[in-house]
Amino acid sequence: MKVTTGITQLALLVIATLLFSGAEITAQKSQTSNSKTQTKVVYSCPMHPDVTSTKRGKCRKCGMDLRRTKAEVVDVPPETAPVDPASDPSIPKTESYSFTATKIPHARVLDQNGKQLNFYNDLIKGKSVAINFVFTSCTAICPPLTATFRKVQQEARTRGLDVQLISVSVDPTVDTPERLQAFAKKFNAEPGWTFVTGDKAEIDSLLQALGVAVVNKNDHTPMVLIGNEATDRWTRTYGLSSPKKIVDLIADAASPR
Ligand SMILES: [Cu+2]
Repeated sequence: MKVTTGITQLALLVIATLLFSGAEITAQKSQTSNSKTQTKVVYSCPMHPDVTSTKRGKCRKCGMDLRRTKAEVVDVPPETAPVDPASDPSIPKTESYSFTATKIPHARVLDQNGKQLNFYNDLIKGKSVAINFVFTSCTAICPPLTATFRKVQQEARTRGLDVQLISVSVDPTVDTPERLQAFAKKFNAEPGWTFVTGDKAEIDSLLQALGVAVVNKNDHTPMVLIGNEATDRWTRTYGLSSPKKIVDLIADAASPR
């Protein structure tokens, strides 16, 4: 009997210790949140590592979903709320982009008519281009991105500016030429606007070369890559910028430095 009582007491002691240490951890936690040093989770943009936030959200430069990168210990006064990037007017939405046409591969792709093209020779060489990245089953940003491109096409024509618009599918296994053609029709795309799909490996390497590789198609960038092969001037801007602004950037890229 005595041995049994001893074991029971030991068990109770262990339970009590566990409970107590649990309470202690809780106390430490609440203390930490009042002090100036705290551990915070950092989210950052896969395309713009300099864009970080303590909260989930979108990149202020390109709109991509921020991803959890690390927890770091930082000095944060407890009452200070993080600055909302959207309200910071000093952050430009357009950036000159150190990019060169020689990075663009001669990828074998298909257009919305099922015609095989050499991405560089047929769509880039000697042209002003604006390239966006979409997939036809996207219900989020692709419809407004595509509607913006439609307006860019109209605005460019009004201004007599020759531009090749390119929409590259980030979902090439689903986006067959037929699907792209239906998508193009839906948005009244006119000649001079090519929708690109193809072999997944080929498209993946193309996306990689253009600096917009995605693991998950839903994370694709709302960025538009604008440039001119002859001047080799390149810019990236937010794909939902005003059509007028996008056309201005296309014109800038085409003008000699
Ligand atoms: Cu999308």
